[in-house]
Amino acid sequence: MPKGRQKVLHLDAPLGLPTCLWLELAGLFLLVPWVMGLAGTGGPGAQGPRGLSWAVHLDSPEGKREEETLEQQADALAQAAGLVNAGRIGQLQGHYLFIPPAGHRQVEAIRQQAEAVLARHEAVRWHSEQKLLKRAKRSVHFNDPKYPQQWHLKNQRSPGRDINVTGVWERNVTGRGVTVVVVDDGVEHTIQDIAPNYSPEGSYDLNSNDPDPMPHPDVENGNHHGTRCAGEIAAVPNNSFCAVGVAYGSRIAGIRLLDGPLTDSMEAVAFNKHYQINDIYSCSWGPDDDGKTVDGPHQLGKAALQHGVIAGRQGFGSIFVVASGNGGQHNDNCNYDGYTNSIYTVTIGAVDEEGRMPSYAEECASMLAVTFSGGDKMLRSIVSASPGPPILALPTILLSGGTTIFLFVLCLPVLSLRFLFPSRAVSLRVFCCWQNRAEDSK
Ligand SMILES: [Ca+2]
Ligand SMILES: [Ca+2]
Ligand SMILES: [Ca+2]
Repeated sequence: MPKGRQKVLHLDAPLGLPTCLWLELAGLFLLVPWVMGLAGTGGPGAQGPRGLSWAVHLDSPEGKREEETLEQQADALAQAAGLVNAGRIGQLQGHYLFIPPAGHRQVEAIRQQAEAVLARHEAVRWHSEQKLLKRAKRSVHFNDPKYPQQWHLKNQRSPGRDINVTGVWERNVTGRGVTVVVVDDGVEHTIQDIAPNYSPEGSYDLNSNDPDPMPHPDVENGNHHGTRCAGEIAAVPNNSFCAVGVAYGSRIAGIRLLDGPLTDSMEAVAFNKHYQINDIYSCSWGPDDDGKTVDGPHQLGKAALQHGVIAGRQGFGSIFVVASGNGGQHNDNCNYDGYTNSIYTVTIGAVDEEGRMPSYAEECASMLAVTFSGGDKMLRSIVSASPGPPILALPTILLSGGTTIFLFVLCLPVLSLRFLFPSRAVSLRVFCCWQNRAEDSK
């Protein structure tokens, strides 16, 4: 259960609510002058009529009573200029803010007198009428129409119940320099939200044995699963289309594997495909979540996972993430899933928007962390890119691994995983394995 960023409650049990309010109000009044930068009256944050004010830098006389002398000199100068000394500006010695006295309305007359006096006075080293400055808060804005619905990225309705990623983006950490490969039923890399970030170098089609992992939609199965995962990872922001990926600066590749007969040797090839280009392997499949199946990677798949974490990513190790599974209704448990309990993977579980475990979710000892995903009944689902209708709400754990994966994506350029996990043998391995059932349960 993530603790999130919940508000700290008032300590009103021992004090009583009225006492707390009083203390808070008193604290506010005490803090105001301090915040304004001056403990005295007025202060350099003060403004005269219509915002008139002048910053004045006085020559500093030498002597022990320097500050006091300067203050007196500033008072006298301000008076001569028809102004009032509002105090020292912050910690800048010799710098004072002058404002017009209260009640004055003749702005031009005040300005002319002040400028005339300050420009001529021998003690004035420099002066300047203060102007209003325009400053924009640094924050991310997206024009993608579905971004407001991506509550797992930024939850407007329930602040704090999200993955808290926007601050990372504001620091320009977006996954740039990292390539994620979705091992699935293909990736429709020509759609607007995928194409700019698509990596053909990391891609392959093991079903058709060619380099292009474009899905082959059929009547039974649209084969949109991999594309949706890719969208959650790296959907292009600010293109007025669809959604935003959690690591929208990353490159996204696809390995088409699940649209045909699957063998142990094919899994092995997939796990190590282009493993000097692909950093993170994201796979949305696994054994049946029926509460009866005990299965996992076989001989070759196991060997490939181990080889990937040793030799992939220029020796730093390929990263494999698995989601814990969707068999909660069948009392399935991810301890019986050889992908989730592998020492070469990181297993991620799901919590809903309320921070609770959804009914479909599985739990097990090998689960490292949880992240937000779709919930039950009235709770909101996750929005991602999709071909056809551009948006699909995914109601299961399918994308929770995706969200988490891409936090790893965001971390990679910043943190050395070798630093985090000095032993390569136990370094971070991520293999995303959200289950097939999820796609069609929308
Ligand atoms: Ca192909
Ligand atoms: Ca978009
Ligand atoms: Ca399972």
